[in-house]
Amino acid sequence: MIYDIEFETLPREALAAIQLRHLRTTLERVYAAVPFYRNRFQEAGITPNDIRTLEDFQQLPFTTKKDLRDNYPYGMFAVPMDNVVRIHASSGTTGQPTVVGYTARDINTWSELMARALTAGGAGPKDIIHNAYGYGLFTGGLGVHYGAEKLGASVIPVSGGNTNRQIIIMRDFGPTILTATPSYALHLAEVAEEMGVSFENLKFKYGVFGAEPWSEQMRHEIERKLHLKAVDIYGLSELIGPGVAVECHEAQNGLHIFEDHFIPEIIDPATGKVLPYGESGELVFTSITKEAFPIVRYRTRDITTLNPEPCICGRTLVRMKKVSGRTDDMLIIRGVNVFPSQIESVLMEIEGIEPHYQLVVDREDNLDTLTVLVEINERSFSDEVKVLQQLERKISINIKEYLGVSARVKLVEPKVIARSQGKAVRVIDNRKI
Ligand code: DLL
Repeated sequence: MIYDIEFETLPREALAAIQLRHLRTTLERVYAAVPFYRNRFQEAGITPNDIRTLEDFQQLPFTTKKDLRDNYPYGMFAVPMDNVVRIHASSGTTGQPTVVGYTARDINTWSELMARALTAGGAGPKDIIHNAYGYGLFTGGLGVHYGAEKLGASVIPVSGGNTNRQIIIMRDFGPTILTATPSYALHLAEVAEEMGVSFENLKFKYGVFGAEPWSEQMRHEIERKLHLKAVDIYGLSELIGPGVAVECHEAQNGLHIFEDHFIPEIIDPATGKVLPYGESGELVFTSITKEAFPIVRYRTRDITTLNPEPCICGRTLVRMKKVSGRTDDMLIIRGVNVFPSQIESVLMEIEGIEPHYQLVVDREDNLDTLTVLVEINERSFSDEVKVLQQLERKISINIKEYLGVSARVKLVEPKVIARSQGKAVRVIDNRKI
């Protein structure tokens, strides 16, 4: 099913025409209303009038997380506070949070986008949606909530946490769609098992998971343990929240970007040069329909590839590959670039371990060391020490072989690695650089 058949299946030339029109309006608005953009454009010697084609647009300067911090909290808003009806913020790992605002129309746009996204993920008006994304400043909970209501589905606003109670609700209320971070979805499976509740007996058909990177192998693990079809949803607060891109459940192969609202580009993170379709690089986005907080050429730091091929679902929207990592998540271990997602892929190929892991980076005698903590499953837990040592060695060899980096592997008992109710913490970097 397609929620907005007109805008999700436009011929690409028609889509480009709409994009250009919205883009020009947005540029005029930010130039007039946001001193930051006016100054940036003037420094670059550009006025909105100079942008006549989608190619011209590549001359505009980028916006970065630092720019948002420098304009904390409301400096990037393009409307007076009277018109702002909602504020969200993303915590970020360091420093100030990013604060974003919405007008009533923005909330409506977001709800529409989320209704589209949930439909692509397999939901419809008859579904009951168990929404375990956190409610609050984080955009996940309320974003899904409004979209579910717009769709006409029934939403259970359970939020994150109190996992035992969530299992009871799942058993008694009969939800058919689960929305959560993928790491929390796995935790739900674990707690259900402890409580003697089998997902096989629950009513879930689809899960719409996102807000953090997860590998293809992790998808298989989730589908197996939760007995549902798992689709990936992507978004970020700076653009709107969840509902920027989503996989269709038919193909589960790349996330359709809602290009009638957001223009994606892929750039080389080192040079800023725009790369052609198919090449991997940093995702850059411009929002073209937002009122309160429009953003121009925002560097997301997320790494992916764009694919314009038509999809079996009928959508003509370009697809982004599953995010493979972030430019700022990339660990450089003795000169080798390592993404947590690559380690995850290696781990998931190995029998006897759980998809719960943490990477600890230290610096000893001026040398970086990488320790990979991995949980073993209950079955391996009873194995002899010798067998476990062999398992550690095997993981270490595979990491070396696939990534070219030496890692110390430490198997830990089941349930030792802290579970998160939202985004999982995968990396602990103890290096003081
Ligand atoms: O995480 C919005 C969201 C909520 C998306 C619920 C999906 C579901 P932020 O907290 O601002 O917004 O974090 C945005 O999270 O730049 C990515 O690095 C990461 N991220 C979000 N979705 C995915 C995904 C929400 N599907 C940042 N795969 C983004 C990989 C993701 N990373």
